Amino acid sequence: MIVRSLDDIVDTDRDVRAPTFHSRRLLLAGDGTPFSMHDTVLHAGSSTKMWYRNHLEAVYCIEGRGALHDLETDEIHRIEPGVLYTLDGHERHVLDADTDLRMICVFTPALVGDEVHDADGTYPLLSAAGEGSG
Ligand code: 9YT
Repeated sequence: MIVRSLDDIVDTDRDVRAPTFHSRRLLLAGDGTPFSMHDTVLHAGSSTKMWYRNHLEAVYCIEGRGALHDLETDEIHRIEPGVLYTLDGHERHVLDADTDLRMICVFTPALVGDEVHDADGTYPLLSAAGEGSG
């Protein structure tokens, strides 16, 4: 069993900062789980373009307001507390944060720890042992 608090993560190397968000990585591959779980805050007024080619992600909003633009279908979805979306088709998307937007994110395969988006908004596929595969 792993018991961990957000307070244990903040300002550690599990608190990964990007230009438009910070991602507090509560569970990572090194913890032995086949998924990672993040408590992520997207900054008010930001827009983040993403394309998770190597992972499936489920996202559950717990605070804030925003909009999700599905770039595959051109649909726009309101994001507010209680709304879930999952990128089960590796959809390209843009997330606009009207306010600070706090999201619980689950990735499979699990992120290793310090992944940051490349120019396409993609995370590389890394293993906990340290070998990258794309
Ligand atoms: C909601 C979302 O996908 N934000 C981008 C950051 C990512 N989910 C992460 O690393 O926590």
